[in-house]
Amino acid sequence: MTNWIELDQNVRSWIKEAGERIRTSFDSELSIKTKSNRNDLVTDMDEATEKYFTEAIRHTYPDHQIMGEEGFGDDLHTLEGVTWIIDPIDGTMNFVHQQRNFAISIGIYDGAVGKLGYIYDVVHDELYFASKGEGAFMNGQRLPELEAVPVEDAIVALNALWVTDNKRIDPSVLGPLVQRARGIRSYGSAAIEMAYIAAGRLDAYLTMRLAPWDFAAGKILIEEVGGVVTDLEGNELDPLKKSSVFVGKPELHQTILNTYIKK
Ligand code: 2AM
Ligand code: CA
Ligand code: CA
Ligand code: CA
Repeated sequence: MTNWIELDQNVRSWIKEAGERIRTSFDSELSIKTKSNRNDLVTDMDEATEKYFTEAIRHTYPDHQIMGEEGFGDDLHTLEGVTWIIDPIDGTMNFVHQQRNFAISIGIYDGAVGKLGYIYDVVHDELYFASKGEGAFMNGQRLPELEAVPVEDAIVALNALWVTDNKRIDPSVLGPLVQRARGIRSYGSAAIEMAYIAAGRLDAYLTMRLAPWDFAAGKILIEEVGGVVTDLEGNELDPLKKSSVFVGKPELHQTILNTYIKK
């Protein structure tokens, strides 16, 4: 049996320590490499941070499964027992270029159920946390239930790429939404964008391709305050697969799906 209270205390202390190490790293030179293309960056801090978490988890919880972006986790095919889904630095490009607007993201599953979600905005020292059935919090303060807003009053997070010629979506699909919404924002960190939805700072967020470590924690946070989390077709996300992600306030999510995406 997992002692969830003790586990939560462990995660918090590991996140604080990892955040401190990342902030300290601002003073030293980063080693930056590219992955799939010249804009797909990874640094030694992404790797060191994931390694720090995987070592701590394996030491304390040797029977837990780990999935991590940088490959220090396990090769997972099913959700069994307790599974940690980790993005050590979400928003690496921001980390490299801006030293802000990036986060540590950790989603913890109990079997197939998203149980605990943590998104830590390292520079602002803001920890977004949700526990299934017990609510969502920002630095200990409970986040209120999300309320519907009309598209005309909505701030929508969207990368400008998705309204230009690209390989994933016809630019004419989201163009009208961009014109109708009150404002469009793009932060470059899926975890921060999802935390902002949970906190009511954004009203909807659409993106064409994310991995499980990008959305695992955010999904738990958003659902805990009554937000809706699906892929672009309105289907539930598979916690082990890459997919498009569409999150938003209740009603607004349905309106955008019916009026703009499935029209
Ligand atoms: P990362 O910084 O951890 O790589 C940028 O718009 C957002 O998309 C970030 O959350 C980024 O996570 C993520 N991202 C970048 N490249 C990606 C890819 N090839 N597949 C899925 N997510 C990606
Ligand atoms: Ca990456
Ligand atoms: Ca990521
Ligand atoms: Ca990452």
